[in-house]
Amino acid sequence: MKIIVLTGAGISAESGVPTFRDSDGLWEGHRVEDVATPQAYDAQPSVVHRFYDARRAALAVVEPNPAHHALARLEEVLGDDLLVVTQNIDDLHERAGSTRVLHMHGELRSALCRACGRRTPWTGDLGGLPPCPHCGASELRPDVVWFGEVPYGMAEIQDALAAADLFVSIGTSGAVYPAAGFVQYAAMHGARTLELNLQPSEGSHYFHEARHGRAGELVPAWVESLVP
Ligand code: BV8
Repeated sequence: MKIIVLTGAGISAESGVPTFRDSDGLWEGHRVEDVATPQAYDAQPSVVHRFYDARRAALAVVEPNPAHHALARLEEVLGDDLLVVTQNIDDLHERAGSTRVLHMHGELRSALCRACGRRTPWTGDLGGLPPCPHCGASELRPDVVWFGEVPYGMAEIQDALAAADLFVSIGTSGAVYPAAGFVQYAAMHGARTLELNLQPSEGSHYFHEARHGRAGELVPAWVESLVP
């Protein structure tokens, strides 16, 4: 059975990574357009760097939770028949042991050079405008996909959605496209669709089945039901 899992901030909430839209969400105090658009970066690079440098540093004090570990276990059994597409820019899926992870919105622990276009693994701050290790230009930006930018891996994602037998969405509000449209695309190609979320998402009505609760409980139980 070919399975594609889409994850959002909700799967990392129990690890202590703030979500976007919940009360104390990430956007609180920051207008999205002030920190997550290329225009914001051109206008106020230091504000944008402070926002992402703080989130990158915070990765050092969080750990994967049972939902991340359950998906890593599922990959051990399904291998290439499982793909995790995440909107998250944290590295908790990989730290739990998942290897088949596609970060469609980029990664905090990566820097993108605007001069040579190369991506470099990065754990420290970028606010100090360090030189690009490849071309030496001080043009390193956070390697995240901002609003108005094209997500990573769209061709691979569309192929995987079209070939999927089961599409599962975990911990996402379904508020941002193109990710919010994946459920309809997968269903259109014959996949069964399941939502695992704390509360109904904006696209909940598109799913064949929805289970509401905390990912840390729902995901291990779902994986247990698939691979006892
Ligand atoms: C693009 C990286 C062209 C940065 C992010 C169609 C209609 C309308 C608008 C558009 C459209 N198409 C495009 C747009 C514009 C825009 C968009 O969607 N705007 C919205 C606001 C309407 N989209 C874009 O600009 C995208 N680019 O379209 O390019 C294109 C498209 C296709 C092909 C070629 C070209 C780029 C969007 C990417 C922006 N970058 N993040 C950063 O992280 O700082 S988006 C960011 O917000 C996240 O990555 C995520 O994608 C999104 C939503 O967040 P969630 O992860 O869902 O988190 P949220 O807090 O919202 O929800 C958490 C959920 O978890 C809640 O439901 C909650 O109940 C639940 N939860 C909480 N705790 C738990 C839990 N569930 C379980 N257990 C718990 N414990």
